[in-house]
Amino acid sequence: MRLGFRQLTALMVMAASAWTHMSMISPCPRYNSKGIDCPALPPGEAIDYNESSPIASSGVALQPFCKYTTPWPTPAAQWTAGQSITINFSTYGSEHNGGMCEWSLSYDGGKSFVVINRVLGRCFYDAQNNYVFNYTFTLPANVPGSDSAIFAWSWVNAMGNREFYMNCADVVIKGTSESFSGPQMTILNYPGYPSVPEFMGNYSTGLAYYNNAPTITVFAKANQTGNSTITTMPADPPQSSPPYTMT
Ligand SMILES: [Cu+2]
Repeated sequence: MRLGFRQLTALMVMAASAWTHMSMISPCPRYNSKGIDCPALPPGEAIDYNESSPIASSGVALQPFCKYTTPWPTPAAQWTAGQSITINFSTYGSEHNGGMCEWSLSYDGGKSFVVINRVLGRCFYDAQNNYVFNYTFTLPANVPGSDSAIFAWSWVNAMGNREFYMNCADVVIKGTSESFSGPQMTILNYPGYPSVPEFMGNYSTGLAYYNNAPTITVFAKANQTGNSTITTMPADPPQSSPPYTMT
């Protein structure tokens, strides 16, 4: 069958919506086509029009952690430790009945990520089942300063193909603390990491991985003497963790 322009356009829209999941849009993740106040692309990189796609799906890695490994040449946001930050998400996406969201920081170029906020269970929904596309929380007062920190959102979806999402925005943080300790970012449904099934209404599916995440300490780059280290094992509750939301 020959397809006219209109049918082709309809097919392309269907194909595009099949790729529509969820994306952070502010701070602008690397190369995101829908991002707000995005920096200029690094040389040789292209705009990501599949910005809401997962980095792993059905046991297959589609993209590396952060989606892209080359940082924005200039920061997507400038924050001060202790300030309130608002994180915005695409409103055109598919929320997959929620799932586990984490927001994390890396001070070593993406080798290790320490969690600064979590919404576990029904991320993207409130208690009344309304959509939530904006999360506001406090950047902990004791996160170190850095000219090249990475702020990451990661998500394990509750419903649908087993996926792992991760968007990264390069940010400047002003702060005087030399180190920060918190849970290590949990990675699930990515090759080489544990998998969790569809939640099927059980919103504590996989919760043990989050509760048992080892505590890691990250260091301000200038003071860094090595890679971020795991300082305590899972049995110890994180000492400097923010309050977490279980929705
Ligand atoms: Cu999806």
